[in-house]
Amino acid sequence: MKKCIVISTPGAKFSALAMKEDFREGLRKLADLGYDAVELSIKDPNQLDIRETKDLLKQNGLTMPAISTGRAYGEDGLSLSDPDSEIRRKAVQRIKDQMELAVQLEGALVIIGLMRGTVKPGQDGEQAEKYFMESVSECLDYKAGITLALEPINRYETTLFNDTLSVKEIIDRLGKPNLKMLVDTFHMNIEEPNIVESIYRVRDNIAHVHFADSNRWAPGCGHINFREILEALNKIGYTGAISAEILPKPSPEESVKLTMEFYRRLGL
Ligand code: LER
Ligand code: MN
Repeated sequence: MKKCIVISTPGAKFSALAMKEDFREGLRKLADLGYDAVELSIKDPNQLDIRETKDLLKQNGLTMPAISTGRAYGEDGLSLSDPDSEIRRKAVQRIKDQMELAVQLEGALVIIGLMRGTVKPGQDGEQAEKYFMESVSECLDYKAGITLALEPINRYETTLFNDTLSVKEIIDRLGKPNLKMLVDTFHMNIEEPNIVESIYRVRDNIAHVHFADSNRWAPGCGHINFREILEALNKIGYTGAISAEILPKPSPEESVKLTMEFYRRLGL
């Protein structure tokens, strides 16, 4: 499994990003520490110099297995389930743009996290879900070769699809092979009755993994049992990336070091 961590381009408002100020320097530091891969958190891929990004990845011996999209919700208000059709249209377009970037990055998967939106006050929950299904279907059909990874997100951040079972239900209902699941230990710790059992239950759907401890600090800084989680991932034959999506605590430098130390202790 690849030792991976989320890094963003500058200006991100999302908090669980260990590295977000200097992209070029950040990549160098992560490579020096021994990371194999980075997940890119980016608001709008049209603002990215793709050639430069690919050069920087190559120079640092890093790959990019996943693109994180939630900043378009937090910073631009784009939601795939919004009651306003114009907002939904823009959200769909943004995901398509992220899929184009994924093609350039040799098949990175595109994460659907916060961009699912939430049920807005006065909006009917079933309608929101229907809008989401329509929007995500359009994206899935746009490029069958690019995987979208829908992430269960805890109840304090959204009212739509909080646990692995509700995401599995959406995946089964849509029945499209390029829709998979991202499991994030921080959200699982809040929503799943038993994290390990849930991993076994959705074993065929998992395409990407976020590691963060119970307090969203680096793995090893809270009370989640990562050894048994890793054992379960090994048993189901998961070979993708383990990507740390963590708060920059106690400092950005410390958080990336603590993560790598813990990855090594786990034998990654
Ligand atoms: C995004 O991957 C995520 O985990 C959400 O909590 C965004 O807040
Ligand atoms: Mn996550």
